[in-house]
Amino acid sequence: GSAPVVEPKSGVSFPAVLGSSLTLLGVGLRKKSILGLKNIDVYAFGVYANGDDVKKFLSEKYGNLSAFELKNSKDFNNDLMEADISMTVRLQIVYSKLSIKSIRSAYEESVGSRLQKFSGSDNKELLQRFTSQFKDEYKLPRGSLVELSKEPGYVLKTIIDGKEIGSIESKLLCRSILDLYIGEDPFDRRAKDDVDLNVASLLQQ
Ligand code: DAO
Ligand code: DAO
Repeated sequence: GSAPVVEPKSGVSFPAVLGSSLTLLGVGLRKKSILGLKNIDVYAFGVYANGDDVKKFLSEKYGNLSAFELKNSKDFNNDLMEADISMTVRLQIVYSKLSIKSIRSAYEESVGSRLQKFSGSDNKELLQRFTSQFKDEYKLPRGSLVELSKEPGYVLKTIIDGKEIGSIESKLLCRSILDLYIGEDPFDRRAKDDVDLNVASLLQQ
């Protein structure tokens, strides 16, 4: 459809289409537990992909599988994250006391664990190349919009409130970021399930 989709817990709304070509596939919430004591809602997110790219890269192999078969195919999930498909994860900050320091450390934990998982090494240099984009003067107050945009050729662009702050070419980094949202152990299971279903329906069009 073309109506915006609201992430229910935060009330954050996501446009059905981003730019001219990215289609919304699923929305979810990134939480974080602090000292095991309480869970805070950090940001709401929406996962977008270019539908033509999805068809171009995945139709041949998966075009005649049912949504159920796709959902249960590990290959499909990996191919979705590894193909050169343009995808964007849009984050809207919900937590009102985010500091650059806490973003850096959360990032090192979440993305760092994926870099390790996919490459077998800690990739300190790659991790730092990304976090060095986070200048101390940036602020991410509640309502801020961050876009993590994977562009052709595995270039990851980071955009804050519409302004590009950096871009890094790395297939491993792109894979690791997507894994947070639509991989094996995603931040929000329902978002991942919706993405799988919506990709399946794109492939059946
Ligand atoms: O105040 O200690 C605290 C809790 C902060 C939690 C921060 C989680 C940051 C998650 C990454 C946000 C990326 C935009
Ligand atoms: O939620 O753990 C996570 C990972 C979030 C990755 C996004 C970080 C991008 C934030 C840019 C902030 C620049 C000040």
